[in-house]
Order: sequence, then structure tokens, then C-alpha cells
Amino acid sequence: IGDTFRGRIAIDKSKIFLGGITDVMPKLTQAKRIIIAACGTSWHAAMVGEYLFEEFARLPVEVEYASEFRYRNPVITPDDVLIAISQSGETADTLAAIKMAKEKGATILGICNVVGSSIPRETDAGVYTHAGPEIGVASTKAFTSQVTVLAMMAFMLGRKRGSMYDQLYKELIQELTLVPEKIVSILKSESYIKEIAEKYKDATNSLYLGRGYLFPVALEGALKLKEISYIHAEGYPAAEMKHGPIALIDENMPVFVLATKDKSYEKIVSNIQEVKARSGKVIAIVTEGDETIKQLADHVIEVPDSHEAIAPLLTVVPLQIISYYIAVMRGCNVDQPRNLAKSVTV
Ligand code: F1P
Repeated sequence: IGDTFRGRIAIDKSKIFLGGITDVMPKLTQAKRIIIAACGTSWHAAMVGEYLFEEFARLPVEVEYASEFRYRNPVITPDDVLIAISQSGETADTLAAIKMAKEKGATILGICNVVGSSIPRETDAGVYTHAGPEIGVASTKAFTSQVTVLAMMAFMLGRKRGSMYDQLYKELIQELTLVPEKIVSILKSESYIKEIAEKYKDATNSLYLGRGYLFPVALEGALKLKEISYIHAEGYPAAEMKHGPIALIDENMPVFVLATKDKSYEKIVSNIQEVKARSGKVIAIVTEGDETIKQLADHVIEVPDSHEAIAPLLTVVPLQIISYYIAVMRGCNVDQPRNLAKSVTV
């Protein structure tokens, strides 16, 4: 039993290198379906992966909570590729999902952070995110690095399957290379984000809304807040608000809205208006220079402009920072939240 995640990961002169999956690339290119299994934050990254693979590689994707998937009797065939995502590489449910898919003949890939962990030994191929150790229990950089690898895979596959034209491929690669400097610019707002945290540190409930690529980010923002500050937080697709959560909105409800400029921008602006009409407090994550939402929301946190497929990598950062400050202000131990384990191995 060896470690199958070998090879270089890089973007170099508009070329993507994902060494660990080179050997299975023919299989991946011809796959009939991709199943992504994961838990917690890794599941949210998987959701972004679904949008990316569907849009750029035109492949059907199913995203499964490994903790539930393992107890079903799902239809899996040798034409399927299962991608297991796990920061620790030790999550018992994700390992069980791998075992089940393997028995049914699927090709198994992994995306893990911890080198030499169990998942890389159980897969046919895979990629290490090399994000360095997650000091705290709650995953943060694991999310951004997992989404980066999924984007690289989706763009590479899109190109190989002929579902993505060259110009777009080049543009997206260029966008990926700009992410580090854009995150540096978001970090300049840290003290402003801290001021917002001060205002909402005593909240008991909160809502996170997003559409498209930003729906999984809403889920991840809500998870970060509940994991480390113990404030009840729910993430929803913005359009789902009127199907239930809208009943919760009043002047005590902070609503975090992912509202960067993309094809559903007008719709998200109306969602913000709906929240304000019910006296909810809106904290919006917007594209730099957005004057429309500035007039509507209680607070706006700006992030640099990007292609909508790259926006999760940027918009998650202010949500992570705000959760961090709220938790610290509430006297919570952000590195070791109560009841949570770094690797859930049982
Ligand atoms: C999954 C996970 C983490 C969460 C916590 C418990 O772990 O749910 O997302 O932050 O650490 O486990 P993994 O499979 O990604 O290691």
C-alpha cells in the first residue's frame, strides 16, 4: 500500500500541473459521472466543485455527505469517479465512502492536506493541497486550497473534454494566479471587519445567503460562525429565503449576504431589499466599488472583482475573519472549540 498522491501541483505559463492525477486522466476524461464525498467544510468545497465541473467540464456531478452516503445503497458503476475530499485524510465516514465505491468498481481520487494520511493510501490517485497544518480545529485554508485544486481539475478536464474554449481557459488560469494578491488586499480590511464583529457579537441567530457559486460559501460562512462562536447560523440559497427563513427576520437578525457582481446580481439586490423591508441587519460582501448595495446594506465588505467561478476563494475570507473576531470577543477558544475534534475518526 503506497501513497498515490505523487507529483507537482502548479500553474506555470498557463499550464496546469496536477501530477498526482496524471495517470488517471484518461479515466477522468471519459468518466460518465463524478461523485464527490466529504464532510463538514470539505463538503462545502465539494459543492463548489460540483458547480465548477458541471460548468466547465460539462460532467454530471453528485455531492454526497460521506456520513450519509456510506449508509445508503447508491448506484455506483465502474464508469464513475469518486473524489474524496478531506483536510485530515483520516475522516472515518469519508474512508467508508471510499471503501464502498471501490467495491463497486469506481475509480477513486482524493484531495487531502495531511501528507501520508489514510485516504491517500486508499485511493487510485490524488492531490495534496499542501496548505500546511491547520492549527485550529475549524478548517479555513483547507477550504480555499481544496477549491483551488477543484478549479484546476475542472479547467483541465474542460479543456481535455473540449467543453471549454482556449481563451476562457487562459483567462481563468490568469484569474487563479491573481487570487493571492487579491486576498492580501481583502486582509487590509481586517480592522473594519473587526468593528463589524463588535456590533454582532451578541447575536443569537444569523442567516447567510448566496446564489450560484456563492451558495456553498454561505453554508461555509454559517458553519464557521457556529463552530467557533456557538451562535446559531444557517446558510441558504438566497432564493430559498422566501420559502421559510424569511419568517425569522427581524431587527435582531444579522443576515450575511454574498453579493458580488455576477449573473444573479440583480436578484441578490432584491433579496437585500426584502431583508431590509423586515428590519433585518445586512452585512454584504460586495465587489469593490459597488455603490448600489452600499446604499441598502448596513455594512459592506469589499472584495476585488473576479470571474464568478473564482469568487468563492475571495468571499469566504471576510466571513472567516468575522467569525474569528466574534468568537474571540465572546471569549471562545477559536483553536479548540468545544465538542469538536480535528479528525473525526469514529
Ligand atoms: C471534516 C470536518 C472539518 C471540521 C472539523 C471536523 O474534516 O468536518 O471540516 O472543520 O474539523 O471535521 P476533514 O475530513 O476535512 O479532515
